[in-house]
Amino acid sequence: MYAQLVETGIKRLKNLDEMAPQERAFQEKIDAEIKIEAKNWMPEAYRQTLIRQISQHAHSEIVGMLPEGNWITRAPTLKRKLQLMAKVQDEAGHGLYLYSAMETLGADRDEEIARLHAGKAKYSSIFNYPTLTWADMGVVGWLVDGAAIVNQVVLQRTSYGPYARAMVRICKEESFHQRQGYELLLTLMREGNDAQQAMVQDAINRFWWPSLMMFGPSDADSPNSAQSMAWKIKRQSNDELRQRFIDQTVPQLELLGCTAPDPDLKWNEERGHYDFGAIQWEEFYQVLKGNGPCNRERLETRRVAYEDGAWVREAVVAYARKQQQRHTAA
Ligand code: FAQ
Repeated sequence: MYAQLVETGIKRLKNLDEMAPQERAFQEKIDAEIKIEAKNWMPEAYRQTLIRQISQHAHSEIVGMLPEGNWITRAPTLKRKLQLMAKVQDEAGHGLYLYSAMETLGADRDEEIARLHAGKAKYSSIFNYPTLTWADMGVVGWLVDGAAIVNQVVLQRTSYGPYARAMVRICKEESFHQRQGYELLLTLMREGNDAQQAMVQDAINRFWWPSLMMFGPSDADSPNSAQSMAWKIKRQSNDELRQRFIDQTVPQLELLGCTAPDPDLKWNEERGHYDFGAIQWEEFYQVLKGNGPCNRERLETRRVAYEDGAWVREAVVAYARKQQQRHTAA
């Protein structure tokens, strides 16, 4: 796949013998599956690519709390409320580990958050869609966390040590989220009335295609893939991961007794994979440009939350200063 990506000419990569000695030693380490750590030499472009990807990932976790946070007060039972609160809190934790991993590369957390609030940083397209019904909580857990896991399991083997290690814990938690989402949907489908079952199908219809878009543009249109795969930041391509997600999700869809909003979704015996219909990339790029159904609302909510939390940050800094003064005086 890597050779194929390079052949597409998206980005020409250097051969080892074209590299300066330091860069060559770095690439040889990557080729030998040795992790790069924060204090190791790395090409500036490798550092910048990681800062870009990890900060986008962290922002996604934080903005990703909003669609589900929307339903905490309306969860139908105490058990469901507790599950949802724990899940949203886990996503906050993921954002924090990821910002910390990003800081090991010399990036400044406040600056990156300011870029997010200014609308200059990306976060996952999926979080710009609204959560309209309770069934959306099941579908977000099942499809959105499901897609996130397929992408992140591979990132446990990413070449940058702090990012790879953060992924291990994140994957364990996401896996739990995916199961609770699926169990919620099974309950609605098996024990629910007609209206509740229709609500599940409607949620799947709305989230199916946006979940497939989470993996990013197709390989031929992914400007960062060839270099990121050469550096083993990415271990599998966007299209490979999307296909894996579809292959593992369709049997779960069938078990629910639901369908996907894709008439072309069909098992292909020869390929050993499901075929699927064309993704509407124009919609994806519109969401990336800030024109999705909830982009403005999501950023505004984050800005207000950040401003409202200013007193907490000030209190923490004041307390730390006081402790330091006491320590110095003693
Ligand atoms: N949304 O050349 P590529 C979660 C951008 S976590 C928005 O293929 P790359 C947990 C991309 O940044 C979900 N933008 O880029 C949760 C690039 O723009 P740039 C987040 C997207 O980086 C669950 C441009 O398009 N997961 O869900 C998207 O090699 C439930 C060209 O694309 C991660 O971030 C998109 N979907 O591959 C939380 C995983 N796709 O920066 C709460 C880590 C692409 O050049 C509730 N990230 N773009 O201007 C990755 O694996 C990669 O960054 C990809 C994109 C695969 C997302």
